[in-house]
Amino acid sequence: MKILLKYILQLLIFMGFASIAPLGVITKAVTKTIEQTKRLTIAVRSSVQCKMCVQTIEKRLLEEAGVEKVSVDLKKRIIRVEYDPEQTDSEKIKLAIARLGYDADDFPANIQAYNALPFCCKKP
Ligand SMILES: [Cu+2]
Repeated sequence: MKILLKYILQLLIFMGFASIAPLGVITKAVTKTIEQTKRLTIAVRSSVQCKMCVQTIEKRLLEEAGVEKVSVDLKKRIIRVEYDPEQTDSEKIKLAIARLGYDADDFPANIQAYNALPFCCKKP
């Protein structure tokens, strides 16, 4: 019986350590992850016309490497993109928008892609 108690006591002590020790490790890991995933945001003036444009841009831009979040302000015709600067940059993102057939700041829409857009997405 004494041996069993000793064993249980050791187990409890071990569990106490086990629950404290990884917490420090986890905290460090989380801090490191937050530091590593610094994001930047750009706002791009674009030629979005309708909700279909918004859907296309949001869906397709998210397929680009390093693009983390996309939101389109249809009224202001602004595309906000959150990205990982280690994987992409603002120029690549604007080129990706242009390739979809939309103007992106100084980058004009790719003509072929623009011509292939549905009528509602064309500039008035
Ligand atoms: Cu549209």
